[in-house]
Amino acid sequence: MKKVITYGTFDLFHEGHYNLLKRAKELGDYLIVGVTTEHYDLQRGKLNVIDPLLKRIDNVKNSGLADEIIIEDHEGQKQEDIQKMGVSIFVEGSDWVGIFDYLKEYCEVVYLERTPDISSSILRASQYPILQLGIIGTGRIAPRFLAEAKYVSGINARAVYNPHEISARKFGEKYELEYFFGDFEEFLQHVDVVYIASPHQTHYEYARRCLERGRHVLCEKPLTFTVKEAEELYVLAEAKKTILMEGIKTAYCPGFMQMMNIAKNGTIGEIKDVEACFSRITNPRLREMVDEEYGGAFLEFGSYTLLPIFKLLGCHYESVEFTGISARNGIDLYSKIHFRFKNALALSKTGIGVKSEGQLVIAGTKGYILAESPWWLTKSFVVRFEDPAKVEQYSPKFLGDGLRYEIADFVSRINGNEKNSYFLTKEESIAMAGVVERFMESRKEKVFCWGNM
Ligand code: C2G
Repeated sequence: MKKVITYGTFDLFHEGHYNLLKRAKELGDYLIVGVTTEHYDLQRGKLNVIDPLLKRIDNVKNSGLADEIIIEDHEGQKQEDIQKMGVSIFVEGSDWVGIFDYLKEYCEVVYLERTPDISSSILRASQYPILQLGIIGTGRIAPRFLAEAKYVSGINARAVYNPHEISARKFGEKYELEYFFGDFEEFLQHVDVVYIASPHQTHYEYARRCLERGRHVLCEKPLTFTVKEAEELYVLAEAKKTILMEGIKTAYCPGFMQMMNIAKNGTIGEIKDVEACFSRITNPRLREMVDEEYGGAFLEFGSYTLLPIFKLLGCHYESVEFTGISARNGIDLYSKIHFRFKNALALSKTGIGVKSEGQLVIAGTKGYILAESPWWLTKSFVVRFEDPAKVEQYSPKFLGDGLRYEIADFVSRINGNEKNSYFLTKEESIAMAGVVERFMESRKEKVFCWGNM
């Protein structure tokens, strides 16, 4: 008897799951289906799973395709099951190609093409429909977003838009999306929620058009280049009862929030200074180096460095001063932004042509927090005091490249869970647009110190 095994969460059971089980069964005589526990899903970084385990098992059972259902609850179990149960073929959808090749030592490994057009729950109507996601833009971040979106339950990447249809087609085919479009209206008709990953200067216009048509929007940073535009978008989102979120991924990472909470709970006394730095030596041919108008270090990384400053000191600074070192084409290779708040100071440093220590230091009257690079992913930080022997060390959980947390929050807010909106507030997002606006003015007028490098 040829035994086939496959595993999954099978949340909001849909056509994709059904088709996979059906084809898996056809490969052999006996199909074993492993259903993941909530605990294991959390551990492997799958977020936002909605149906409880028993319901997910029931749905697999009701498909009538499984000869045996088992529970998957730990890393390494697949090897155990395959050997213990004498399995000949391991099956998984094509979104996992390559990942399970290590099982070839034990049995045949088959990746079946995933079903792109999933929508309703085929066994029973679900309270939460699967959100159909469209991506605007096909640049560097879009594939990373897609890779992370598969760890978030309840959302299905369905379509991609690029005004150059050929780019949309290439992207859509490569990442197995159901649709690709060069026509914006057509694109919107096929999606409920949109991720905007296009060039900076196009964010506002795309976000406005999506919100006007009642689509939920997750927009890459910077959201807009002026306060007026940012305010307008948030007002529009409210009027249309849609969710608008700025995609500054750090804000949604669990460790970052923990660090902010510790900074604010008095452990280090009153916060007097926040210094945040993000630098990456960048290939001279890349957009951020060559785009004279919208390139440069601050527009690339400034949202990250401003985030802890506004989170900890509030959005109302008394003064802001920009200094920087620009390249011949005018973009900033290195930027320093000094803020003065009523009772505190802050400094944002960003670089694409200058490398510095990428750290975040939050200085207080009793001690300080140090988060080393890459603090924007917040995998670890320490709290230190005058007494060098007294050190508190934190290593929060962080999975994948972090985008899954913002995607999970986006989905959960669309599903009516507004309690998380403190991760990045509207006020913080608008205040960031304010700094971007003043930064652009200062760069244009060269009113501050802009030295050529
Ligand atoms: N699937 C599919 N088409 C879709 C969605 C999912 O063919 N549109 C497939 C997946 O590739 C997977 C199975 O259906 O093989 C179950 O998918 P999920 O419930 O999302 O579970 P997943 O996170 O893929 O589980 O140990 C767990 C497994 O390794 C992966």
